[in-house]
Amino acid sequence: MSNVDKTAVVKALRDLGAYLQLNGENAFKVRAYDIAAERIAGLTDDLGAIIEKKALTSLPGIGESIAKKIEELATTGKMTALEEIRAKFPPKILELMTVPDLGPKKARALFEQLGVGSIEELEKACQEQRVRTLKGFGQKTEEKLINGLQVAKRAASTGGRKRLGDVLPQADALLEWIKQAPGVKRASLGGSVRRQKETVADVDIIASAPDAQPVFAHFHKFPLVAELIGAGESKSSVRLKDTDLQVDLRVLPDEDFASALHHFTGSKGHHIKLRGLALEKGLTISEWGVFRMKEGENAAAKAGVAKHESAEAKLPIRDEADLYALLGMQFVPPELREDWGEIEAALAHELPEDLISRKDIVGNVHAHTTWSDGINSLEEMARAAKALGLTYYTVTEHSQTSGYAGGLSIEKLKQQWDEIDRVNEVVKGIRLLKGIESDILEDGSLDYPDSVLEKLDVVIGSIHQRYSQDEDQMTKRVLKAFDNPHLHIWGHPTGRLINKREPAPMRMEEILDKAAKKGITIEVNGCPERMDLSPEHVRKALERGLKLSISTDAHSTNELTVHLPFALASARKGWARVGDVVNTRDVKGFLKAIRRN
Ligand code: DGT
Ligand code: CA
Ligand code: ZN
Repeated sequence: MSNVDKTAVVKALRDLGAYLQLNGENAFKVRAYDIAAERIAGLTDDLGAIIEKKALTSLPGIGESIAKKIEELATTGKMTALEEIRAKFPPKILELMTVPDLGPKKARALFEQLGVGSIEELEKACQEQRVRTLKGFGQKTEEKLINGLQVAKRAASTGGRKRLGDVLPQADALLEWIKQAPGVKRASLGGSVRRQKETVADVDIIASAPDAQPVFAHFHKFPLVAELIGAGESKSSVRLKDTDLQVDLRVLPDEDFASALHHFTGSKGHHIKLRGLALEKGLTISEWGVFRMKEGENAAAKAGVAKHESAEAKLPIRDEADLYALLGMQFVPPELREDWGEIEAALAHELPEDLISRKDIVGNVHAHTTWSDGINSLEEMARAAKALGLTYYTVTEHSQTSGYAGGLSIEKLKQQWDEIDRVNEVVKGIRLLKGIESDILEDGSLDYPDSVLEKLDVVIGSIHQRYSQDEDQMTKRVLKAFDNPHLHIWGHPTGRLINKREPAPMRMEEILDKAAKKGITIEVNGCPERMDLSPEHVRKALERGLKLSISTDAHSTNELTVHLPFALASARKGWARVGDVVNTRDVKGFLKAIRRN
């Protein structure tokens, strides 16, 4: 069985989990579906082959009943259990759960008692002040929901800008598919996806081949294509299933590949500046290539009437580095092409040559196991991290206040130290460091007494509950936390969830100033829903000389791999260099780097 659509299976399992939650099923049962979805998402082997061998149940976390459902979907295109439960609710009910502060319990109450089954209906009910009349809701909740609705609507209306993390798996799969098309010599992602922006409007792919049409024919056969939007001589666009993602593919002769790739990588701002520079050197740059202007044309071009059709004036551009070299500049990595000063720096040859990248990361920071809300055991996580070539791993479960996430009591935390010692004995070649992700409580204190915190190698401090604090309260809360001498790393600093929850209100510059004074390390969290810090804040942190930790916040062995690129994307877009990142150092260097002044 080939071409089983992994994304569809994952989505069906997640949806089923969400509906079960709405239906009030117990958390254990619901979680089984989330775990199964996570397992399938993380599969490196072909799902079709596994199903064919009837080997689904040999995957950890997938039992008989879930395996049957997956098989049914793969063979018939339907999952009866999902269809049945879906039919019990209004078609748009899951949409409600994209509203911040609106979990399944509340969604269910809204549906059962007010007949609210979509964002639109919720808005109406709030406006008519019907929501506040429900038991357990009240005026404050209603006001919160109104705010949340704005967030959810903005997310949906940003032209449906999608999270990079949701898009990248399909984009990568499609790129691989295109590379297999007849005649394709080179192919690459372009646009905002290549620049690793946290949200993207669509996917751009650029390929080279002598003849575009056979490549398009192959493109249209990609199993996830839902609809053909348009096909021309050098460009074709499709819409994909499940994510509704639009993909534009451009196919050109190989000699035009590099300049087209450069053009369709953008950003527009980067290009506008680059074109101005080029004109001063008597060159024009466009999607068709780089041209040297003839005498007389130069003046016309500067006046905005460039003509560059003459083939003899076209300059050979083999790759993007050629293009930047022609302009007397350093090569600008795609992530930096946002007109944030990179052009000036590249002209002055002051662009960092040692931007942080995957190969520099030697330790995993911030992860969860079955001790709190992760899905793999500590030993499994240790072995997986080791297999990735990492030499240390911080054991940082949730703390006691985060009871909903399996946070550890002091007693449990101490029991875990024995398990850490045991795993350190049996898994050689990687060192587990004792740590915690401690809640920063409402008043800015940490979640354990000093006598416990001082025994730990690594203390990450994170805010998980906002208690409706305003900017001033939130700022003071974080500043206060930095006074705790045991805090090393500030975890997922702004608490945002992309397209879902706004950053917590706080005076970031004041906070970063204090972090610099106190020697706090700032986390760049790679969970794709978070990507927290943002590149803008990374730069602000680096301007203050702060150190960064590139964290995965992994809750499974799969996420150890999957989350890392998103933390790296934020860090690179914020111009972080190898020396700025604490987990590029060996374990001794890491512990020294996070130590407080
Ligand atoms: P997105 O799709 O909104 O997430 O962002 P991009 O940057 O991928 O934008 P997109 O897909 O509209 O276009 C891809 C690239 O093509 C863009 O980054 C630069 C280039 N491009 C598109 N339209 C123009 C234009 O009108 N002028 C210039 N200079 N470049 C353009
Ligand atoms: Ca794009
Ligand atoms: Zn956290």
